[in-house]
Amino acid sequence: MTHCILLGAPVDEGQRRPGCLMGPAAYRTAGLAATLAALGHSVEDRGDVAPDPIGQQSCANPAVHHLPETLAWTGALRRATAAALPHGMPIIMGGDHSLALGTLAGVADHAAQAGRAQFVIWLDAHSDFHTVASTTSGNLHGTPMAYASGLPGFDPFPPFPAPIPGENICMFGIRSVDPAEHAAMQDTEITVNDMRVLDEQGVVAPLRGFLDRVRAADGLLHVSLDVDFLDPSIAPAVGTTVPGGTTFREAHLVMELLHESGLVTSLDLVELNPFLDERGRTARLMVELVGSLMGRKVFDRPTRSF
Ligand code: 6HN
Ligand code: MN
Ligand code: MN
Ligand code: MN
Repeated sequence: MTHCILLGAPVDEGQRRPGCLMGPAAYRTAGLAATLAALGHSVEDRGDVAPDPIGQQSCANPAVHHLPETLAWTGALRRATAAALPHGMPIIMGGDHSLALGTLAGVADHAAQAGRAQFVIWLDAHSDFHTVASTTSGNLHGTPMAYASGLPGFDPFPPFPAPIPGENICMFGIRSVDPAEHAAMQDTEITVNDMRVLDEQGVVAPLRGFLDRVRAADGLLHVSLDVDFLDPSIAPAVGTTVPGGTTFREAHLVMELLHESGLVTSLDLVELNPFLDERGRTARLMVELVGSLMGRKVFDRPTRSF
């Protein structure tokens, strides 16, 4: 059984559609804690993380918005994640994906402390491989994977503690990559399982291969689950919908395999925008997926309407 540490991260500044700040409340309302407890886990809700004081930093890219706010969240979430990891499995309830600038750095701090390698599974329609310098939308939720990879172009962010080697990063569900991201990713060893790969091979073989590597290295495995990993027809409550996402069954299978592996040590739930939801269906689906990740078998689930 796992000690689950819920951390609310009502981060809304990494993109332009207000509403992700309601994410933590929606996960609580949808019964995330009760779902985990029913599976036999202990649950500690540490409430919402408060951002650090907001400074006056700026950068050379005029498109970037809410830079000081994002730096303030990054510092606070880095510390909250690193502080939780020795005691259990942090589950960060976002909040837009810019929160991963902080959570990935916090995992890196803990990994250095524990002398273990850091691995990441990125479940997303997007690669989020822009830098502060390269982003054209200016939305910093599109940057955390490049930050964690140690790319230049992140002034005035603190350098990422121990950049994650590309071999330790695996992306699933990818179907929207901007030209600058594409160019930057050419120079990396990141495994990109885009939708074409999932269509041809399914999720099992690509995921098992990566999990075997995590196990062999006794690594820490951080999972970052963006709502838009899922097809918008089943998960409409996200600002950046991209058609052709994973199905209900594919997503559950990913979660079940992750559970079976016993390797996951921290989890981000990001980009839920409850203001765009339909009677809570996306929030409930995300909670269901966490249930599968934490040990519930689909076979045991009561019938649901979504
Ligand atoms: N996400 N590549 C686009 C941009 O604006 O940079 C989309 C980013 C989406 C961010 O998935 O969290
Ligand atoms: Mn959320
Ligand atoms: Mn994302
Ligand atoms: Mn996305």
